[in-house]
Amino acid sequence: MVSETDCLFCRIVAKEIPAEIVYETDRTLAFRDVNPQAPTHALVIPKDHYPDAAALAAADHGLADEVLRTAHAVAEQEGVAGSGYRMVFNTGPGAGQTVFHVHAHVLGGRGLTWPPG
Ligand code: D5M
Repeated sequence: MVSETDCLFCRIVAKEIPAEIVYETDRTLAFRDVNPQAPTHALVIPKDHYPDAAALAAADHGLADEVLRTAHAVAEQEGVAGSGYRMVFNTGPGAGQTVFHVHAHVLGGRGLTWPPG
């Protein structure tokens, strides 16, 4: 397992910090965002530490694919897959990334406008 001791999401994977887990596979974890922006707002992460989506895609295509599949499974489980949902990877501080362990936001359950802010 690739982890960093000072990484918030690695600590959630290690169960050192509580989270409301909604879905889990061998290599991915999904939990509710503490600051939800929609009725459904979950974060999907690889359990291994990669700082952002670019690093994950460059390092492990299979794991990147599994993150996408888990995100869709969460949307289905939450009942928002049919009505439409958004999957967002904020990548870099300029895009609003604040936690540097790659995560997909899965947002749904309300109308979502475009472009995002
Ligand atoms: O998104 C980082 C997201 O992580 C942001 O929406 C809040 C969420 N967050 C922060 N701490 C926690 C814990 N402890 N549990 C669940 N969710 C958390 P970014 O794209 O990096 O701005």
